Amino acid sequence: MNASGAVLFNAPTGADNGPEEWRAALTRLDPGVDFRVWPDTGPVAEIEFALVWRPEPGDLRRYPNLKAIFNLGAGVDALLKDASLPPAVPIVRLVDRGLTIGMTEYVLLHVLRYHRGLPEMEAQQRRREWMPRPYPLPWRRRVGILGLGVLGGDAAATLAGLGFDVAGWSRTPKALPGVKGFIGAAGLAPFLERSEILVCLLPLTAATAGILDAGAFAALPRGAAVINAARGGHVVEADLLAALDSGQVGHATLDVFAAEPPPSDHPFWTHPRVTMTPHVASLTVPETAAEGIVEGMRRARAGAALRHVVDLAQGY
Ligand code: NDP
Ligand code: OXD
Repeated sequence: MNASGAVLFNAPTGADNGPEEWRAALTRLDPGVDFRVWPDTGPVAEIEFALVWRPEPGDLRRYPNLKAIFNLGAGVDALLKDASLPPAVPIVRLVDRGLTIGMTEYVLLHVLRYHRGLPEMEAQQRRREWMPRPYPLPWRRRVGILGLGVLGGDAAATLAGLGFDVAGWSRTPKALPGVKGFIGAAGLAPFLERSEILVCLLPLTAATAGILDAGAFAALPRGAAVINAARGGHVVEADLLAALDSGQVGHATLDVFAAEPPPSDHPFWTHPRVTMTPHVASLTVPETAAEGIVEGMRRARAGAALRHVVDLAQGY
């Protein structure tokens, strides 16, 4: 295998990108890139790197000279379901400034919507009702971010910068200016108890699946808003519906679902206090995402340590 093999692309065309956008973005940074679009792989021994999003289970085992797998999204939960992944090949998750900016925009959009009482004013408008509503100063609004990683950390820091009373929950301690840290299982209940607006930006792992269940909703202040921009598997949907119907959760913004799209008779579609978006909280942007991928390929070729390698024991 020489120093520059081929790059295999295997991902469905998304809302804003397909193979030609990726080819252009990679070529701009690495003009010599030998870019191949699955299933036209050419000889499998020539594939040095794979850029994938939900590839067919078993496919990644076919390339004997694979140096790294680049996941074209931040979450690797779908990829790790493939029990036949080549065990010695590192998996790099996506860290992309375009993805981070997009997620912080989404979190700000929905946190500010709840902070300023927009859902209530939209309901008033439908009733032709003119009723100005007060809203608290940002430092009297307690926002909680589940997950203080690349995405949760940026959203938390941005909200703290606007003056909100922000807390975050993570597995290991973090030091983010203006963000109160809550750690691990023992920190979850006190974190939830103070979260008037709760944002989920956790990876989906064995430890976090179903974390937003009846117990979690009961721990929130009554009428709290819940924003899930992570994975549908974090939410026990029946428990969320029950919490919405009892008023324990005031409103939910959901970008991700147990099944995507949810079946047409799913109660979320018509629930008056659910806002749905079709898994677009943040989209992978080839123009910016290619920067980290090309840098990763350079590092792998030089034998240097890769960044953002998935910890298989933790599942993220
Ligand atoms: P990171 O890996 O950077 O951050 C994950 C955070 O979750 C870390 O702070 C980590 O803690 C924390 N965490 C993980 N497991 C636990 C646990 N058991 N208990 C407490 N904290 C835990 O991920 P990203 O920020 O890059 O992405 C987060 C998720 O966002 C992705 O996995 C993906 O599912 C979702 N996503 C959704 C998108 C959408 O459009 N809807 C777009 C992009 C991503 P620690 O820091 O201690 O390791
Ligand atoms: C991701 C996603 O994980 O788009 O990046 O959901």
